[in-house]
Amino acid sequence: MRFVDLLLAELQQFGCKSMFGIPGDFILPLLQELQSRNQLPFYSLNHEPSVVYAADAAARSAGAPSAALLTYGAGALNAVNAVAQAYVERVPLIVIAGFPSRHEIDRELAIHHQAKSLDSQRRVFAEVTELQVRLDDPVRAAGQLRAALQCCYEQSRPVLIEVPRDAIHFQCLQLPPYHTSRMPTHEQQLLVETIAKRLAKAQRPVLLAGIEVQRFAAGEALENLALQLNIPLLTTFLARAAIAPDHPCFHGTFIDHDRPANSQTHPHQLLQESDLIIHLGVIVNDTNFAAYPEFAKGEKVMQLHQGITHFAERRFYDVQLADLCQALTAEHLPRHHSWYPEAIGRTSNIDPTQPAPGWDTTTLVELIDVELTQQAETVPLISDIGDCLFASLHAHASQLLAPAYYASMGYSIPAALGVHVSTGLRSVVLVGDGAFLMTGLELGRLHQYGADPIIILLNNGSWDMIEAFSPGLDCAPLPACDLLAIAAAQGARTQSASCADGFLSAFQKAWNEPGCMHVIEVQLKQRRSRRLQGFAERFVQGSSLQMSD
Ligand code: TPP
Repeated sequence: MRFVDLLLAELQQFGCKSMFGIPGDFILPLLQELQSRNQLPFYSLNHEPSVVYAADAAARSAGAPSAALLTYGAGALNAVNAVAQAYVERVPLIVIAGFPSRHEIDRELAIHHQAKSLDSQRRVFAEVTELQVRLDDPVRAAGQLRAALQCCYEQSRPVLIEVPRDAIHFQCLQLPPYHTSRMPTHEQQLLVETIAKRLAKAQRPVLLAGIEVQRFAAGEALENLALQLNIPLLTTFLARAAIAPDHPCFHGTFIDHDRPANSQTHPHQLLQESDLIIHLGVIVNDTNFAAYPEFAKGEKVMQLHQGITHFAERRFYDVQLADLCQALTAEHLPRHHSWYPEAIGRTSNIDPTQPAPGWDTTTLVELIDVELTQQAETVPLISDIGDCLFASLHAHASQLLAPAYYASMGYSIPAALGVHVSTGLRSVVLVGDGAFLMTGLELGRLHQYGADPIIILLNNGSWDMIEAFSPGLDCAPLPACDLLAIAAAQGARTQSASCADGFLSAFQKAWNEPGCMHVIEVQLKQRRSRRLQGFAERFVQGSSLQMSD
């Protein structure tokens, strides 16, 4: 079969339903072929980081791979940071990058867009992708393509597929259908028994869900397990939408000492008092653990992972977290006594019948939360990096997209396109003025493709998170700029608000006008959330302790 048909068939098999990109001469022949087949919608953005953020968001929200099509060198290398984020946050992203044809290479001329060498693109991507393949041999191309897509899907990590300009002429082998490899039953049973023994000795176990639970669709199986064993369930900061916010065992996100609205207990306190913390697919990173290394590893911590789990001096392969939770539930292990106060369900500090309380980012998110919980439909919440990321902890969205670990600014606006494309849902975006200045020029693309998010632009006139970490820096204030004019010029309906009541009516007005994009600018100078303040203090303290160790 022709290369383009193989590519389309393989992308479809692994669940990829959209492609985002920016053209360049090395990929034009492939783009032409894709366009002529008209099977996979292609969405253009203005800047390569945005291409990857949009594809990343499409993959996160669909729970399936999404593709970014970039030209050789100048295009692909421009996307590296965004791919790095997808790598560490376990996003199945397929990067298809252009490459020169054999004929061009044989001319022995330096090639435009080439960095230090022809292989620089691949070498750079080796640091941010799980596998890199170059499809320059018609005989091997099909197998290499399958290997890359299988790796992307099974590891939930980005891969690089270099497609030479002339690959469109390849005739390739058709491949047999893909089947997931499952853990042998006896191996899984051994793991279940080992975990069960450890659980039986514990008086106060806690389940801590990490991002792999979300990426590998193990949330429901874990919720059932927690319910059956009567064990409290927490999430890490990155995985906070992995568990249903009103699940009776859910006690919130472990990030700081704040008590979440749905619990009488602090997540931190539960972990402190626990004698067995079971990590499920947790990335042991500084965001969660810098200030609490005792919850990351050691005697009372058991780490379980999708794929390979090292446990009780053994290595278990092909672990599927969902299957493992189901198998543990099926064991009908004894229920644990309730050693912690019950979760009290979803509550809010906001009483909709009363005038809105004070005005800061926390109140703003709580007001949005009250509005969104009244909607029958899921409303994805997308947060950028800045104070909004911490304030967004006060929302209980069942779909939440936020790169809370790698934390690259500029994610949210292109991500709204990815979410629109993959779910068709209307989203709410939280973005600071600094992050808006990075990717706000993609609003025109959202408009072009009919996305209708409500974008809350938190304008505090500065890089306030920087200010929180390092007060008094001269570079933190941002230049005065009419951000709403920039938004309006790209097709957004705009409003501004400088108090809670004003915001609420602006939000309701926007909500009642679906089908077009809205930007509400809120003035929040010196209204930083308590959580960002606390996090910055503890993070700086945790890092300086490590430095002096
Ligand atoms: N560059 C990238 C791509 N990502 C980053 N996280 C940073 C730099 C470091 N950084 C983290 S937050 C921040 C910066 C520069 C400022 C965010 O400013 P803004 O979007 O206005 O939000 P605010 O902090 O004011 O709430």
